[in-house]
Amino acid sequence: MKLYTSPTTPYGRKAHILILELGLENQIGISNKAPMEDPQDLHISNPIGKVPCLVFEDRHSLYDSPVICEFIDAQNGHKFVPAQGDERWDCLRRQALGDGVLDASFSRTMERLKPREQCSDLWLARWQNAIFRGLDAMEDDVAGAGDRFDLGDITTVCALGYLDLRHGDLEWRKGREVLTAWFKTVSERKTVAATVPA
Ligand SMILES: N[C@@H](CCC(=O)N[C@@H](CS)C(=O)NCC(=O)O)C(=O)O
Repeated sequence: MKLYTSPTTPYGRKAHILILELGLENQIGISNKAPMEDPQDLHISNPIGKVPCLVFEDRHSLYDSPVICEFIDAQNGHKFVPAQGDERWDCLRRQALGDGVLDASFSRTMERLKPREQCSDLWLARWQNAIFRGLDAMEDDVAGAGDRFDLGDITTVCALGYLDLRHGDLEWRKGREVLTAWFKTVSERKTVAATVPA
């Protein structure tokens, strides 16, 4: 099995962290792709043309990151997504929250690549507001997290890492002491440190 990903994608990082956490690096190889260059093998495996994409020996594939992560986890004992109960839905909700912050952040990245006069101030403001509301919800979520580290937490750490990479101007740590401390602790985890986007 191969994971099509890229060194900077936060969505691919979710799956990469999970692979390392589960010790599957010898079973699932990492294959870097540049989605914006439209590689044909990526398009064959994921018609939407995005990374991450999980490709099997027989060439069938799975996408996108929530599906890939849930598949890998389900094949390996449901350690990062509880199989049932309230904990499962809370974990998936926190994953959706992190993915939502990522979607708004990624859109902001792309919009800001345009010449300034073509950027939409309306959308930039909407995405920024969504990011800030999402961060406030994360601040509440991690308050009672203890040493839990599930797929929701993996997604949170990837979202915060992406803000550090691309949106330092938003200063996400300001007024969010609990989230800041949580991120500092979680960043020391081997699998998180090994996948910092560069
Ligand atoms: N919802 C998808 C989002 C994946 C995504 O947007 N990946 C970006 C890289 S960070 C990409 O491949 N973009 C290429 C494009 O938009 O054409 C997931 O969770 O996997």
